[in-house]
Amino acid sequence: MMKDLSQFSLEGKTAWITGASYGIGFNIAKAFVQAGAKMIVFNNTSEASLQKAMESYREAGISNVKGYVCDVTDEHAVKELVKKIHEEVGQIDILVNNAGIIKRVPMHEMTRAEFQQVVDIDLVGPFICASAVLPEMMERREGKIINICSMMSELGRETVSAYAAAKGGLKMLTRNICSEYGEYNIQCNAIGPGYIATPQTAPLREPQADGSRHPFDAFICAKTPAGRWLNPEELGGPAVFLASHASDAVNGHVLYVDGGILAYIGKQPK
Ligand code: NAP
Ligand code: GCO
Repeated sequence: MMKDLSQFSLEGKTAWITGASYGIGFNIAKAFVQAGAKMIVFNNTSEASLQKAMESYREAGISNVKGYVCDVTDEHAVKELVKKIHEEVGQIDILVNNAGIIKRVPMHEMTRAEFQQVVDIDLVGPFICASAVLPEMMERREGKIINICSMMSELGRETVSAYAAAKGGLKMLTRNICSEYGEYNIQCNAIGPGYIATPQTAPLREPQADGSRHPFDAFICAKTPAGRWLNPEELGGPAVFLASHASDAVNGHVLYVDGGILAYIGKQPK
């Protein structure tokens, strides 16, 4: 039985988690606080969501948190935010590139603008945010960057062409940051969540107009060995691992937290 778990501790660390108003980012923030993080910083797209998020953090008993409205695609705003974090909070030890959107549109019907918006937020945003924190991490010769990838970093499906392209690119961006900055003792890894019950996937789980089960809901449960959607809380442990010194020798890795979807052909229909 391992007695000393200190390598998994985030004691004294400050984490910036983009898009941590709710969903996966919020639950990663909670796990980081439980692991001893000194401060959580997050950003999102609106004052209204920021206030709602701060209330959620208060309800969760988390007070060591600061939120800012900042669009991850706005390079100037992100650079200003990092300056503000340095002034108001201090160094950023961990960056989690979590903010993301999806548009479910058949590719031949998707406009260029729609495709661009998804790629901008899901791929260019992580580039902008990681580029903003790397200089400080390089100077300190220490840092953790965790990108939130997806099943769509490995698999395609109808209507999510932009999202799959972005998340596939994010997997390679993860590997390239590892390659370029490993010598500075910076580890860049990714988490590839399976199908998680958050607002982003709510449309795939809502009952049909006639009250019947959403077909995609049944599909995902058949594709997941445990036969269920995963909960956002289940990403906390893997995120703590990749944010802690326990993963100092792990770099460029995508840790799939998918309940086994990628390993499973799917349950045979009855
Ligand atoms: P979500 O519930 O839709 O939350 C998305 C968060 O990102 C919100 O806080 C949102 O801000 C923020 N955001 C969106 N665009 C932004 C921008 N331009 N700048 C700053 N913040 C922005 O999503 P989720 O399900 O928690 O997913 C989080 C991440 O995991 C995403 O990258 C998603 O692609 C990925 N993922 C999700 C699943 C899943 O099954 N849910 C599976 C694999 C990967 P507001 O608060 O202002 O709305
Ligand atoms: C979809 C879902 C997925 C999940 C996730 C799976 O429409 O297929 O939204 O993309 O969000 O990315 O890992």
